[in-house]
Amino acid sequence: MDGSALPEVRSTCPYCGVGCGVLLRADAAGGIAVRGDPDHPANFGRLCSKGAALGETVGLEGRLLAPVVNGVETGWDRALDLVAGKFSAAIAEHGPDSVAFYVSGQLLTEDYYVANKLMKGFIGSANIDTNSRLCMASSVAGHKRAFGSDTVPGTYEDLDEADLVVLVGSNLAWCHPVLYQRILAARAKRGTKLVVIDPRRTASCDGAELHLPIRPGGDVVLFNRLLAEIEARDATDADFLTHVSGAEAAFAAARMQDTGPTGLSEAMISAFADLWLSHDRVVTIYSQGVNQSSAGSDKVNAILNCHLATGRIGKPGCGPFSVTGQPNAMGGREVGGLANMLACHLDIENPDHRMAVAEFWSAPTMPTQPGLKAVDMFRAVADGQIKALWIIHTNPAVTMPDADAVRDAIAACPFTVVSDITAETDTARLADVLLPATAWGEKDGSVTNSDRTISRQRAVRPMPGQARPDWQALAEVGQRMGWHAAFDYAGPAEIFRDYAALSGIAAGFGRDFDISGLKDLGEADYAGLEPFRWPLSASRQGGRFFGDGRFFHPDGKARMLALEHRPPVARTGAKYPFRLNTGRIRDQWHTMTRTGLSPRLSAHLAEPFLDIHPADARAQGIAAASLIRLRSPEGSAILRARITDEVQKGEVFAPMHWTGETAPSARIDALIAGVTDPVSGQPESKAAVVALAPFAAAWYGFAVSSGPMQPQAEYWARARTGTGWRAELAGRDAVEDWEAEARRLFALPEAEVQSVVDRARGAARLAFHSGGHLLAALYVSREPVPVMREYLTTLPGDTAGDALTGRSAADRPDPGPMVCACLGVGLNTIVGAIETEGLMSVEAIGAALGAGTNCGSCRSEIAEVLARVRPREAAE
Ligand SMILES: Nc1nc2c(c(=O)[nH]1)N[C@H]1C(S)=C(S)[C@@H](COP(=O)(O)OP(=O)(O)OC[C@H]3O[C@@H](n4cnc5c(=O)[nH]c(N)nc54)[C@H](O)[C@@H]3O)O[C@H]1N2
Ligand SMILES: Nc1nc2c(c(=O)[nH]1)N[C@H]1C(S)=C(S)[C@@H](COP(=O)(O)OP(=O)(O)OC[C@H]3O[C@@H](n4cnc5c(=O)[nH]c(N)nc54)[C@H](O)[C@@H]3O)O[C@H]1N2
Ligand code: SF4
Ligand SMILES: [Mo]
Repeated sequence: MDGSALPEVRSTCPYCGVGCGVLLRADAAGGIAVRGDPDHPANFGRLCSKGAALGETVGLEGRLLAPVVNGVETGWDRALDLVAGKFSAAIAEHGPDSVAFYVSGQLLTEDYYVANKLMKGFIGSANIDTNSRLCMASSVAGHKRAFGSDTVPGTYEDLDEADLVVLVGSNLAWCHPVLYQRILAARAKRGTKLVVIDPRRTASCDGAELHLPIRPGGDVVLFNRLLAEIEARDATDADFLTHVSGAEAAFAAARMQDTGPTGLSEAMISAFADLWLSHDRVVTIYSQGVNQSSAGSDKVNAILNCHLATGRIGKPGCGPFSVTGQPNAMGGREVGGLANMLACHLDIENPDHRMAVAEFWSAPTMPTQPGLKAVDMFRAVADGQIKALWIIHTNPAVTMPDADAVRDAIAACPFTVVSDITAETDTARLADVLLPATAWGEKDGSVTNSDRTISRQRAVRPMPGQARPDWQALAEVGQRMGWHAAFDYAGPAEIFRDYAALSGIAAGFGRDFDISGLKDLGEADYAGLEPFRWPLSASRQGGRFFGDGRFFHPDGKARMLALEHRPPVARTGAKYPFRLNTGRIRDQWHTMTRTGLSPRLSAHLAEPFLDIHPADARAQGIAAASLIRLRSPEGSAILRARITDEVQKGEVFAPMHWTGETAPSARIDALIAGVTDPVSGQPESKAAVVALAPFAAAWYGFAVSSGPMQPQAEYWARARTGTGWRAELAGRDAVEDWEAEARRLFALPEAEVQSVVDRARGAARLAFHSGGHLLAALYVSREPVPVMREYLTTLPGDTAGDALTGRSAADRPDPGPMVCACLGVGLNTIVGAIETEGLMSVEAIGAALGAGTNCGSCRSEIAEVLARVRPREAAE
């Protein structure tokens, strides 16, 4: 069949909350060709490296394709009967609060709606929480305190129309790349200025006027100080303040502010205040550096205070803007995925709201109190209070704080169900029952992005094996628990209609979330639903909120809050002298179950790392590329040292992505304490305390192979390559027989081997061949292994006569670490072009090599390379 004959289908990228539209074309071989949708209002055709590589991540490798009960594959009926039976039995014996769902901001709205309905309306407990607790909860709490509702006031168009964009705790260039490019485009057009407030110098600082390397946790102080300047310089909006209560107390608290905890100089703070006050059109974008803090809600309100005081909200080009992380983080908030909310922004504690929802659902029972928030939920699992747990579309054994304790709690839970698409994840390994979900590209539903735009995700491929949509598994269990009519949904369109109708009832209570205009949407209309921004009702469509001064508190006013500085809960000291910050890298998505399948995406940063300042590395005796052992009060890790002044002295940074499957000693959440914000319950994922020491490796290894490896070393990290796999290894115990060790690692007991072993120098090189083709190679030395890694990853499957040298032949230069993942351009290629062709600008490099011309998120890295490497002629 000619694949190109199939029509393109409009859908939405399943990664970040930008919510880019994509056009998909399935091919006969099971692949999907992906391009940006030029008509989608979030991206107008642009995609970042992750979106562009979606086609590489939709194969069936590693997929869970049948239900599994106690390690044995089975059919759906048996699995669902068991799940329904165990949940019913726990409820009968121990009450509704003895069961829990832990779900995800990556669920589709329709999945989420059914999960929430089942738990809150029928089981009668509010013990459903979501990984958005680790992500958006502080923004939700801040919005509710200030606005009386969890409402994002602005739209993406505000980024095009702003004169100043402030990024607070947001590495937008890597985490919301298409929005970052949108800001850079506006900057080129109208000179938009950019300020970044982040303890690290990130890729987002590249185009910035000002980078404030704030001390972790100093944000409330900084924005209090800004508020004081607003008052002192008479920049308040007196008219708008008639719509705001609490202003006096907020100003009074701000006036008292000592800026010491920011770690910033007076000059820097004044420069920031000058910029903020000399531009009316200011958008303040904030993300996890704000939310993931024990003072997260206060940080949010400190930002909102400044926008309310100046009336810079709900108008073109200005406003506070909490960008959402996951593709449906916003949808989950709307649909009631959090343990402290009902559907459609209704409140669990409000008896009228509860009654209305109960009546709409014909629900037998409704909880009257909020349920357990994520951190408390897993504590209740550990304490034995939770007898049955269902985890859907998230990997908490890796991503929850105190991850070792969470892992042990799940393992000890009497009955755990995990719905996933991946057969082997750290969490799936702990399940009693595994349910195979349909993946992106195979399922239908809707998602809401950061600016309230609801878009459809659409299926372009058949459901593989026994995989089923998540909503269906939930509805089936609801039916088997005895609530037949309530969960008798024919498909996502029917669920969506239900949800839209309920939102109309919520609007009757004066709530913001109203999509009742779609309550009679037919199947065909749902199928063809175009992206739209809510609200969508008979009286209103889209637009901004709050420009008119009308808020959702009972008095119709917004609230400013009097705020005080609270530092991170864990204190550094003699025992744990370093502050550990954590976050994301450009080309991986969370626990890498999907992006980790793409060789291109895995090539940018193929190994977990710890960024440490040169002065600290020197003082701790840590050499470049050596390994570091980290200890916190909760756990320990081993990570590769990256010595860089992008982090401040006393602070270190590690990525969150590696798991028991990819680098077991780099599960960073094992080091994070389960400390939370008192209002939002969001954990402090970015401010652990740690001690560091060199990891005394007796040997280091690097391996490539065409087949999967089974590393057992004390340290290992593996990644996909175009030809198979690569791995970094290290251990403290000397290895006697490297050939035997390598044969075990590669599972190649018989293959032909060539080897060079130098016992005296602790070095070994082994290459395994079959029929003249390289199967695998291992390079060992006492120091971090000096071989050409990117070149070697191209060799498995090749004749590779020179594999033993570890170096490339002159006619096949080593491309070096991947810089541009979209076009596959490596560092050495870029350096070579700068040196030999005399390229002087990012544009010139783009023209010559293509690097940086697709999604643009590597342009800051290219600029850095340019700054370091001068063209050969200029250097001479
Ligand atoms: N490539 C990629 N993109 C993603 C994701 C991914 O996994 N990979 N995940 C998505 C999701 S779910 C989310 S939530 C978003 C997250 O997007 P971001 O929040 O932008 O990403 P992070 O790297 O978690 O953290 C942002 C920054 O907060 C800084 N920070 C730490 N402590 C403080 C502090 O006290 N104050 C301030 N001002 N800053 C601080 C960190 O140094 C870091 O650079 O990304 C989304 N996009
Ligand atoms: N230290 C530290 N920890 C953090 C953070 C941090 O910045 N620092 N960030 C936090 C944040 S903001 C977030 S959002 C979380 C994210 O953390 P998680 O949500 O735990 O991470 P993911 O890897 O996205 O997990 C998604 C799982 O769903 C599976 N899956 C994929 N598609 C489907 C599907 O269609 N259906 C089902 N049922 N399953 C599917 C994937 O295989 C994977 O196992 O991590 C949090 N943890
Ligand atoms: S910015 Fe990238 S990851 Fe986010 S939605 Fe767009 S293409 Fe997907
Ligand atoms: Mo997130």
